Amino acid sequence: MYLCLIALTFASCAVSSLTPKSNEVKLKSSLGNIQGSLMHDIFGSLVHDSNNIAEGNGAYLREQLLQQNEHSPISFPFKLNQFQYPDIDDLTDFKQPGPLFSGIVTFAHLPEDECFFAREPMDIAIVGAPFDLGVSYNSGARFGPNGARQGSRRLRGGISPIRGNSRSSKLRGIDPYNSGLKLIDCGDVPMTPFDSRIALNQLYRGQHAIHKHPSFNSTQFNNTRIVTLGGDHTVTLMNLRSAYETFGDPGGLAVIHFDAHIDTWDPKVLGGGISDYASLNHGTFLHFAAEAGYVAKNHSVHVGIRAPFISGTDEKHDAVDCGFKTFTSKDVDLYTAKGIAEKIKTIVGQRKVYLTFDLDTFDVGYINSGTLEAGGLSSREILTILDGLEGIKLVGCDVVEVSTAPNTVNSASTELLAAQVVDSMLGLMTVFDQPE
Ligand SMILES: [Mn+2]
Repeated sequence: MYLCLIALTFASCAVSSLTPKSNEVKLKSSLGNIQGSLMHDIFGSLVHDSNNIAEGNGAYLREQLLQQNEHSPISFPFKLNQFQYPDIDDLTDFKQPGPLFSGIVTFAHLPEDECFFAREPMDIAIVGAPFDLGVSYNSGARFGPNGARQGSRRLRGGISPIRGNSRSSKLRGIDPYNSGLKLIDCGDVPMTPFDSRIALNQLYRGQHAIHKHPSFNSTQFNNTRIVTLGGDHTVTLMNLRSAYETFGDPGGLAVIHFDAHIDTWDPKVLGGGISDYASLNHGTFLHFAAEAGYVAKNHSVHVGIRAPFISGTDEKHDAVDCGFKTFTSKDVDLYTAKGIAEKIKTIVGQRKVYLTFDLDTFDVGYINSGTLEAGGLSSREILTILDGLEGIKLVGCDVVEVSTAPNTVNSASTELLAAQVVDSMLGLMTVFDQPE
């Protein structure tokens, strides 16, 4: 009975609010006569086709509504909230920065430009390397570049309360997107998915084309530096090659390699047993990079290692032939994240640095990647280590093995963490290259 009373009361209200009043202005719309309805009281002319309103504009309509002195008890409060919408052809608010989830997706909403053909000056270029033909286990990193861009939508400048590891850190005051350096998203290198030899050569030429751009406002470099969005880890060989040819010292670049795997595996064992063509892949590229002289031996370092070795000679080959020091994932417990960063800085010294970050450095619980391993680092540990590298001379970076194929588990966090690593890289690239 009580419910019936409520229902009746509401029905009478609804009828009352739908019933036109004799003194009301006659308004017509494509939706019919809706003036006086609760929806109209709340949204006003939003639900009208203003071209069909016989008299007046939004302000006139509002005035008329406020002048009504017979209100239904439900709709009355909303009548006071009526406001005038912009003219249908007025799009001035579209020119202002939109919501972070709107717009065509570039990394951190950076401007995009034609980088492979034009020679416009710029300081830091973002470029994608959509490639996963070198993967030994779980493919999908060809979707990584745009995954990282999707994950970067909430990055658009501003000071972060956790950038830098102390309040006195110079990094704490850095906004890499508004530092005076010119950052551009160059889109992706068009890498064929059918032949890794052609694809990697395309990447090399794409990197070379971007590196040839003069810098715009840099205090340290004459050429554009690149942050590459991968792509499986094979792409780093081409990124590193072009960075070495552009910025390198005769002894090679100090390479800081975040990874669960050493990636200097013997090519004869990993892939090379099948064909020479197969010997270059995401587990052997650092062997080839060291062999080519791109890697500064004994001044390069792995961070986050935990995958088992394949053969008994791997550890010696990695340390002696390829020249890498190693910090395992458990070394982070032993030395702390800040302590690891200090040790890395001692190893690379004043040399120019290339930083390559395999997403599998993160623990398996956070991400999807080419070859997942248990016992990885937390996102906070990684951000602390990266920021602890403040002051290194970073000439190039990449984030790789960002496996965000359709329907991938952990896709959203994989995208977000890849973007966050790039954000940290941009902080490091910016902090020692501050235009006045
Ligand atoms: Mn790797």
